Amino acid sequence: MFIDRVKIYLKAGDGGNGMVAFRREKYVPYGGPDGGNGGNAGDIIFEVDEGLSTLIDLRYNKHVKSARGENGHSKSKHAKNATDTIVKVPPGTIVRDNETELIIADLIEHGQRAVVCKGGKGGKGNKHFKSNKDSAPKYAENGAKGQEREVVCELKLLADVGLVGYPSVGKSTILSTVTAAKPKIAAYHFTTIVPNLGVVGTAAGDEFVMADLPGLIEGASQGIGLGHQFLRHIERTRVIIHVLDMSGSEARDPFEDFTKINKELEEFNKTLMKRPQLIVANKMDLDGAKENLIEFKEKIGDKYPVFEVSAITNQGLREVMLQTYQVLQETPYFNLYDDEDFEKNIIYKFTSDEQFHINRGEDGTFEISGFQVERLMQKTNFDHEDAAKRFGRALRVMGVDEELRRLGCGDGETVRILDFEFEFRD
Ligand SMILES: Nc1nc2c(ncn2[C@@H]2O[C@H](COP(=O)(O)OP(=O)(O)OP(=O)(O)O)[C@@H](O)[C@H]2O)c(=O)[nH]1
Ligand SMILES: [Mg+2]
Repeated sequence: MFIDRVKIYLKAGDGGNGMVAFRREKYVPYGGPDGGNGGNAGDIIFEVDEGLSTLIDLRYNKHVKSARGENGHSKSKHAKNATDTIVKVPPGTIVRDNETELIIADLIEHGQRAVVCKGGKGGKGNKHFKSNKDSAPKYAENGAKGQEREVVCELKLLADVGLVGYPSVGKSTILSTVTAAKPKIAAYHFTTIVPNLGVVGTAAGDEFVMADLPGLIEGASQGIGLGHQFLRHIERTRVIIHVLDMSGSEARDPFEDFTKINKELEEFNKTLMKRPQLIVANKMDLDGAKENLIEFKEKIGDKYPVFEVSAITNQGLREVMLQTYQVLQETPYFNLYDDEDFEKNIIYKFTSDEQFHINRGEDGTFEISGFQVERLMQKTNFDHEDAAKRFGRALRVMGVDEELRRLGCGDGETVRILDFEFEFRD
């Protein structure tokens, strides 16, 4: 089955808690704070691996977690940061937040990375809070909570149509003739090593995208030639134009070429054989092509449409393109990604300008939300009175108190942040 859309749940680890510790010194009850910081948790990072061509691996790994940060140590030792968790995805993967439907990452190039779920930062140890006023702080910060989100991964289409065939059969020549693309054309094999894209326009103003793909040889599904690299590109097209050198100018038999290539496609991914295929009998201007074509047509029967073409003289290509457009109209997207939809979206970034926001809940409670306030809340260890006081001060500095008062919050009224409730005191 061709997996093109997978939903996965991500939970990044929490940061390690800061440590409360004091140096032990003779006759000194608190020999100076020396509790170290907690370590940062690992992020969940998506990375492009060009060896992959589907999202099938994610299907069997629907819950991804990253490691939490180590708790702080005494003697001011800094706790270790956790290692990141890497999720490998094929080129052309779009990662979308399931709730907001916004795009988090559009991953294209091999090795390209995106942090999709951020690990919590480690909390500060009590050493950090030492000041002139408080030479022996007895509190430390908790580690921040790791991000948690559900994402949808989709594999984007490379092109509507793919030009497929042996090396040197004229794929690049065809693309250069019917589109404005200028791929390299030469008489040696594997001239094309990465796909070239071009837009084909019909007289009626319709268009489709065509990809000129690297040549394929026998054994490609086992990795020979450009192997999988090439095949995964074909997977990302809806319609295949199978190009043959009908003149047999390189002393190969066109029908054999055709059979071998289809065998490679099938071995790589059975569903490729279900995609519509148009056969282009190219190099019809050369000697022997006409005779070969008669023989070829006898062998292949009427299973596929065959078009006589000379790419170099631009004979017969118009007919191929019109027919291709027709076939595209009847070919579904394999549930693949819809590009138009993509353009409508904004790339989502991990930023938040607003420090906090206050809402009046149904029960009249003042609900404070916002990344900064929530993070501060999570990081505060309320077992320590000093830490709680610090939390209060921070809210005041951020202007939360003032805003609460402005909204009519009086003494003794209930204020809520996340799952915690407080009494407001002026
Ligand atoms: N006589 C003749 N030569 C052609 C025709 N089409 C392409 N050629 C020649 O065939 C050679 C290979 O053409 P390309 O378009 O580079 O072939 P390709 O299929 O893209 O090859 P790879 O990129 O190596 O896979 C070039 O020398 C072209 O000029 C044609 O219709 N007639
Ligand atoms: Mg080429």
